[in-house]
Amino acid sequence: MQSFFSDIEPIRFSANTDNALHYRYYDPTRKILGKTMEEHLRIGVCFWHTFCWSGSDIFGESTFTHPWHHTTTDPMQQATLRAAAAFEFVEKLGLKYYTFHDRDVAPDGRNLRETQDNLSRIVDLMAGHMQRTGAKLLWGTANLTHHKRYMAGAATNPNPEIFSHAVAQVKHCLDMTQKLQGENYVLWGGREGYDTLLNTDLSKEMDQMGRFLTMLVDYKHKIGFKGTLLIEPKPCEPSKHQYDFDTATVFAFLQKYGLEKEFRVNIEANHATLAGHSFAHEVAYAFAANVFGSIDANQGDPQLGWDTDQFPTRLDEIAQVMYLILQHGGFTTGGFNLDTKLRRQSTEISDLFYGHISGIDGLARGLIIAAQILEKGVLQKFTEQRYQQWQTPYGKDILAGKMDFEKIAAHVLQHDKEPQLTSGRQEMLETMFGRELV
Ligand code: XLS
Ligand code: CA
Ligand code: CA
Repeated sequence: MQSFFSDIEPIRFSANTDNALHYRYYDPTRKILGKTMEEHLRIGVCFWHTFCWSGSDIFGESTFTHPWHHTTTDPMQQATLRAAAAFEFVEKLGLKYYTFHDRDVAPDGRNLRETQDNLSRIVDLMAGHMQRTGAKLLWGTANLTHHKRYMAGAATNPNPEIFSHAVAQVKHCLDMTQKLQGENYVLWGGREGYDTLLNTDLSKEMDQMGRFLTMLVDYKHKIGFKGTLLIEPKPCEPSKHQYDFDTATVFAFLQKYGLEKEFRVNIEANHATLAGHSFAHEVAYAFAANVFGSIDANQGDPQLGWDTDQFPTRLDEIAQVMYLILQHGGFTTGGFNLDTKLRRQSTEISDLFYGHISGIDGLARGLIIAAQILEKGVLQKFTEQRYQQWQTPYGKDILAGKMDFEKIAAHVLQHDKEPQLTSGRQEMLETMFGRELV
């Protein structure tokens, strides 16, 4: 079989290394809090940005000349080479997982039947690669944004025939994800939103999306798909306003349509910041609402206000997220997907390795730091202590519904004293957290 990365040795862990083609922190077999790093992190490589993106942007043409695209012009032949490259890459990185969109792995045909046939054929090849390399599918998803038929949305389109096209596409993509034993299935609605309210019936579009997702759930149960359904929030881009704005919005939407037990969220770091939140906020909210599922670990650039999908390297951010994940017992079916892309000046194949190694080491380092913080227990003890008064019989009675406004007001008036203020100790806690980052 053709090799695309023969110049690069399999990436291995080497403590204190200065070689940027080694992992300095990611040691898959190292045990942390009873599990290996590999089991904690469940890292995946994405097809889309890694193997499909050509380096073009809205101002300029392609800058990459990847061999899987440039040795043939036949789209199915390219798809075959791309799949071989992807699995070789995952294996070289020593990872277990990958993720894909239907259109990343197989091209559109002249009609739906041919499109589905293209995908089925490449999925058979992928199944062979998976068997050979031991790679697993973290999630599959349908691309409902690229084709012009979806310019006004897929499930939220004013035309029911386009809605139906999206149903057929997602049905087939879920079938293929099941065939590849995907552990999750993702829905990201980049065009499920609007560009202007002047032509949009927002309430109707939400009902359409509610119906679409309800039918998807029915189908999932009918075929016995074992994975988790995930919705990936993003506030905008490509639409001006996307209905899956952030985790809280998605949760409210799911509750409105009675779907909150059927879906979880796939939180992307870059989308969290686009929504005006921190990455950690989205993760904390998802745990609080019991919808935490998986993570796309790509970070944004604070000075560029769009989705730059960079490798996760900001340690304080990763460590805080990792701390939340550890506190809640870790991933179940989710993992850290690197939905990341190179800068368009990073034109060499080796750059794909440098990028992934930096992100994987970033996640590993975040895990090491978070485990240390958790083991020391300072933050946890402080936070528990901060809510201690809710453990008194009086506090418990309020939360158990044994009190009402009149009783509580009478309780205050009985003593009529100003409650004592307690320091939140933010600066001290930031010191304790920051000390672990070095
Ligand atoms: C785009 C999204 C996309 C989803 C899957 O911004 O990140 O890649 O992860 O469709
Ligand atoms: Ca993503
Ligand atoms: Ca993104």
